[in-house]
Amino acid sequence: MTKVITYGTYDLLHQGHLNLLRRAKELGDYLIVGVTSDSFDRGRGKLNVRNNVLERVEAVKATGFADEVIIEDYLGQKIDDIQKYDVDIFAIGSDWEGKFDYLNEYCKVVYLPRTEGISSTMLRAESQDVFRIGVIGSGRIAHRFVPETKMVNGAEVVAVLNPEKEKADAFAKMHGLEAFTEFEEFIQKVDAVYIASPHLSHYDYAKRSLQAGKHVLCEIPFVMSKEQALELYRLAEEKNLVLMEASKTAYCPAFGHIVTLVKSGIIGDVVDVKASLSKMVPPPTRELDAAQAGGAMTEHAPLTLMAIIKLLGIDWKDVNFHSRMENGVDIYTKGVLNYPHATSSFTLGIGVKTEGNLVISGTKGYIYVPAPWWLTSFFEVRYEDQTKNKKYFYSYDGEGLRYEIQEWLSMIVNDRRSCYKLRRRESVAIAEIIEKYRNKENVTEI
Ligand code: C2G
Repeated sequence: MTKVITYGTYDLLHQGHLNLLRRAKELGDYLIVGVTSDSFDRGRGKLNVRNNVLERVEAVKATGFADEVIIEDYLGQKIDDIQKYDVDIFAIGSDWEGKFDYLNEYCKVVYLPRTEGISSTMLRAESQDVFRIGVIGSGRIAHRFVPETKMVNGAEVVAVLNPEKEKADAFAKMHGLEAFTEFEEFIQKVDAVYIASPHLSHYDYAKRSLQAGKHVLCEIPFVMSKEQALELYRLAEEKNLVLMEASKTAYCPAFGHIVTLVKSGIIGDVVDVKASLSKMVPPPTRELDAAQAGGAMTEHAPLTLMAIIKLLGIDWKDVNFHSRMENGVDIYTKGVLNYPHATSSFTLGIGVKTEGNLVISGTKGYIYVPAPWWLTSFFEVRYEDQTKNKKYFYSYDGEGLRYEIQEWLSMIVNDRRSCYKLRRRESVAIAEIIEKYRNKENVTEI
């Protein structure tokens, strides 16, 4: 019996896939089809897959060509599978010509003709309009955002708004966009808006964009009060629009896995979360300007509070802060946020250096995420018995903004208002704690 194996994503299964599977089957007597898992595809940069793994497996089964369907979940699995299933022929489309020659050591490699004129990418593009994104603000993060959108299907940044003409023009020139200085003109040219303007302008821009019927992705700190956050989410709901806080770590694969591991109980009950984040900033810069809501708390609390709230929830009971101030801004803040059955703390610096780790302690063990934990690519689960320790590695691609952009677009396309990676109520809770700090509630200067 000749055994054949082939692999693919098989998203929006089409005639090209059918031809490939038929030809692969014709090469032998028994066809094994490896369907990529969602996380494997994300890991190899395929961020736009529409059907989830179960739907894709069902679609492959329904073709009737596969005698067996398996899941491909890791790099190097092809070699394992070929040996495990005693495969004679590895077949793949000619778009991969030469790429799998290394498998010749284990079995025969056949490149089958690819069907021209059809692809999942084309189908995805046809089934969805390209969202014209406008960027408000033209600072550092906005510069990083534009190239990241190129990694996400269906997203295209077309315009930038900055009331200062030279800045808008320079940004537009650099990224090939249209420049605007007036909000009313800008907003008509776009379907969705990414707000990366100075902190204190977020609320106003978000409100005006939603009122104009545009979806919004807003940089952190989202807004400065609970009321503002609630009002904006209500407005988005009313207008049937997606409003999302751009808390990039919340959407990255490794951080998501930490949350699910903790919820599944691998470290027992969580009793303490410690998150630290510091970035030293030399003056003059808006981070050190009180008039622009600078300070360690507004800069870094959104990500650290996101982590704590994702792990311990929104039902905290009290919070207090200790700050070192300089020229009216906190260059260092330590906060303690207590829960009925757990405690947490965050240390944030823009003029004081902290270690930048995240440590989650539970009744069975702890998770250690080394600095910079907010760009999570590695973490370790540790126990009293060190032989049980386990290390986890992930890729954190590019600037990491592609994950939040993908989620934002997916919410828009699939008509979802809320995302489990960062719930609206969690975003509101973050705004509330920042508001308490700015109102000087339980703040001690040191
Ligand atoms: N294919 C084809 N003609 C098309 C489109 C795809 O023959 N018009 C083939 C591909 O060459 C591949 C299979 O269909 O052999 C599945 O294609 P995809 O779903 O795009 O998966 P791919 O990313 O090619 O998976 O481990 C995964 C594999 O290495 C490749």
